[in-house]
Amino acid sequence: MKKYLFNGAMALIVGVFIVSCSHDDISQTATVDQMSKSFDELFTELYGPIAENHNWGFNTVLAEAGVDDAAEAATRGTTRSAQPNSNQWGTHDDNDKYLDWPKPADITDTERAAVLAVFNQRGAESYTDIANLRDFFVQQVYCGPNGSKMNELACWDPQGHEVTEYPDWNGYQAYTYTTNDDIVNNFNAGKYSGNAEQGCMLMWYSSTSQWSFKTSQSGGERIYDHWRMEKINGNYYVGLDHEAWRQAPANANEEDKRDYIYNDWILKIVPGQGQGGNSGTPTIVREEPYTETKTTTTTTYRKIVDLGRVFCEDIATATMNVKEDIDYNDIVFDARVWEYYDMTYISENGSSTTYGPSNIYYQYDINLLATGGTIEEKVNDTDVHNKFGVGQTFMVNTWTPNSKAYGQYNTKTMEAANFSYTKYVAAGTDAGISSIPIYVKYKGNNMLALGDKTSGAPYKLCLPVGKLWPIERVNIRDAYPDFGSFVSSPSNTFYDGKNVIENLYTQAPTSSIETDKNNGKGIDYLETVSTSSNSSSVTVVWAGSASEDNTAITLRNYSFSAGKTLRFYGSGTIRVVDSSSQGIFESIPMSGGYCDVYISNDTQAAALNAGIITVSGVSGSNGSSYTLTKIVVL
Ligand SMILES: [Ca+2]
Ligand SMILES: [Ca+2]
Ligand SMILES: [Ca+2]
Repeated sequence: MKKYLFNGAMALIVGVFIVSCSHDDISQTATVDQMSKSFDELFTELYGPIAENHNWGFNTVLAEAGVDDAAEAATRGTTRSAQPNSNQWGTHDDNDKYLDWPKPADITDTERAAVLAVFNQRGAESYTDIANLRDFFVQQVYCGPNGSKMNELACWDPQGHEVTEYPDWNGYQAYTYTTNDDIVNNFNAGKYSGNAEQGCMLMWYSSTSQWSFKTSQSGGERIYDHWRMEKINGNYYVGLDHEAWRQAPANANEEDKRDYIYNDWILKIVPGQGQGGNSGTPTIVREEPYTETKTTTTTTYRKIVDLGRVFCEDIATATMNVKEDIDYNDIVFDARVWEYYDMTYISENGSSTTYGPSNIYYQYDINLLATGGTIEEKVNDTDVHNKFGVGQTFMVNTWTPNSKAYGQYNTKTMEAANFSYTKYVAAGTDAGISSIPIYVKYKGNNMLALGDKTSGAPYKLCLPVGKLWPIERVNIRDAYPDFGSFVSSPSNTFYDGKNVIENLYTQAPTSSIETDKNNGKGIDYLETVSTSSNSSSVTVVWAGSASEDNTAITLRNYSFSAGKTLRFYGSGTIRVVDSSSQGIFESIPMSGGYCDVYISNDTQAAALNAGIITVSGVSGSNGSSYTLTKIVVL
């Protein structure tokens, strides 16, 4: 219950009300309902019918709903998936998974010329692998005059197919590739086509350590491994030197002695950059990790959402003529409502996201200006007389010689008495001046709320700050003759019309709220209260998109060790295993958008340092489906 209507509050709190007055026309034993009805009746008699839904000058100020911080901003990455143990690249389908490794750029004419300038030079008899790659692309660079006689390019040739008996044809061997050889499939066929030199193939878990080719001769196929590897302008190239036997003197035209010029077929080998694989312990190409810095800046603002001067009437305690006591000066205060809220700006990955408002609360500044009542009165928790520093029998800032109050009343002229309080207000409920609690005490020590009545005569009015209030025991109509038309027509701003100045209290103390308003601090005035900022960095060891079981991902080249904490971003629950299906982390529930996982031992660290981990969903709140978008080291 956010508001206490006068009637409702009485019903809840006391039930039976005994008025303190003895000289008015309200029954001494009236219930609040009866008393209120009497006030309503008198009010209507004085001012006429009350317009429906009269707000008595109070604004409608509903509390803002805060916005929770959103989930982490979208992570960078590309869609990749793994295809186990294949040297096929591109559209090869295996278990419904496709590789999506970035294809190397096509060879340019300038590059080809630079490569040929090296390989056209006579070379040595043998060369060694200077690239030492296991995952790599093979790309056509150049097909020389003898290239058309060569096919079945293979790498990782541990058998050593070198034919050394040349030119003794009797010693030839008709070699065939074995399972130890890694033939670059789907590669040779296009070699002679018009765009042959744009050919490209991915080798996975293979090796750049040996290169060989077949040459077709009438006497049978032979395998040669005449190759040369060079690093040119930072890139690796393999040149092949053609050789062919004669099977017999009759086939002498087939014979082609090698010339140690490795320009008959030239290839480029490009380190593969991607992810995948579920077998072996290949030397994988791992990108370097990168740092993400997240800067969070929180600024607290405050904005004036309501501003006004409140006139209160505690007529129920009237001891004089009730009619004259409707002076609406029993408590007079200026009120200002500040809405405080935080805005959070998160700068991350080169972009900034704003969250908020959050942490919304309201501050109520009260400038007590007068009290023309002699009962205990409180605004929020503050006793009005006490705040003015006077006893309860004193009236403050309402008396003039024109007042109709009898002489037994004490009166004082005082400066404004200021105080503030803050409170949280439920979103969508009243946060305006009308929600400021105002209590008066009646006989029986019950503090009753001068609530914002939604019908009948009002116990409080709200006017613009600066408006003067009636002097003691002068009916508000005798100070503001248009008050009656305000009662029937809320848009009638009676205080801007006629007034009887001698019936208004013109020596009002200075209100700091009025001063502020005159200096431009009106409704919607916005101030920055404070700003704080902090930054944190994480090391990104993987970013991408994984959602299927047995998705192998290649971690960036980070040195994991026990004691580090990893943060997995995504949804669902996953299990992480190594390339041998040995569990590393059995359950990572990313129910809140991420999950922190502690590397607790060297075994886990070693499994991560192997570079490839395989991720699967495990049963959780959303079944076994999951998404994984990023892994960072905190
Ligand atoms: Ca040659
Ligand atoms: Ca009064
Ligand atoms: Ca009064």
